[in-house]
Amino acid sequence: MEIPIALIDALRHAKHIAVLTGAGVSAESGVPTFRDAQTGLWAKFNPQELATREAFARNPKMVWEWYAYRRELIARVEPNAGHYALAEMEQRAKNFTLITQNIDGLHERAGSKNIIELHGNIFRTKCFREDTRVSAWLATDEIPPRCPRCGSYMRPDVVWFGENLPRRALDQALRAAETCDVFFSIGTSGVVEPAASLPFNALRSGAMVIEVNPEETPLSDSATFCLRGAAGVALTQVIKALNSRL
Ligand code: BV8
Repeated sequence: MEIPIALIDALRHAKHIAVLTGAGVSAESGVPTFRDAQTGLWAKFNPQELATREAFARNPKMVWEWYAYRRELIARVEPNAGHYALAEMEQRAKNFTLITQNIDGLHERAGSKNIIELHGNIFRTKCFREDTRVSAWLATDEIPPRCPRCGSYMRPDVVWFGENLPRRALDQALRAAETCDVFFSIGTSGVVEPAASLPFNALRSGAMVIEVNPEETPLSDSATFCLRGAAGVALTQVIKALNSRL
């Protein structure tokens, strides 16, 4: 894949690089994206219906088991070349902000440091009623387990549809999009708000915006560059081109 020289030069001179990732960056690790038909047991459910407070209130056991199934799947996979390329890009950058919609923790496992988890983390758990994190609880065979403090059901510490994003995370992500020189939008269909607006905020603030995605998205026509391919391939090529233009 050809990486434009102007892109590499912008990266080399950038004071602040910001990156937004979506499920596509974990696809090469074997984690199904939202747009893929849900595999196996969950093929008949729509994530937008399952990832909501209403679904949990209606059927806490089913929603808890959906997340337990995804946790087990994610715990068995490894970060891929795309995750590692982003960790390397951060090492080389003066200032680097990684904003992720993903809840799989793979960026951290690949060595990325300055990570903003817009939608939480599937490996963290919180009390459904108190909305505060719970790090340990007595193992029981009740599903979902109950909060050791108040006895309410526990839930994954992720942002469901219809729920506000963590205020601090969203503010930091907005600030990064508005102050960076280069903004990557990688592996996201650009449908879910407010994350989907971040690349447009960056464009409006004068940043170079690069889309990395094998398919077109609502951002494609506005992006400065589109790298039409898999994140693992494209980002590895970007790092290679950076190294060759030392
Ligand atoms: C909010 C965590 C304020 C949970 C997620 C009506 C009522 C209520 C809300 C709304 C409404 N209408 C609109 C909204 C706002 C709503 C929204 O945006 N809805 C959409 C569907 C229109 N947003 C919200 O509710 C947010 N909160 O707005 O609060 C509010 C409050 C009340 C009322 C109104 C507003 C909260 C959104 C967060 C939801 N939680 N995840 C969980 O994971 O279970 S979202 C989840 O889906 C992901 O985190 C991610 O954000 C999204 C999936 O998108 P992608 O990551 O882009 O993945 P996708 O599969 O779509 O695409 C993959 C892409 O990768 C593709 O383009 C593909 O081509 C590409 N790809 C594939 N392989 C590769 C690749 N790319 C590169 N390399 C590859 N190898």
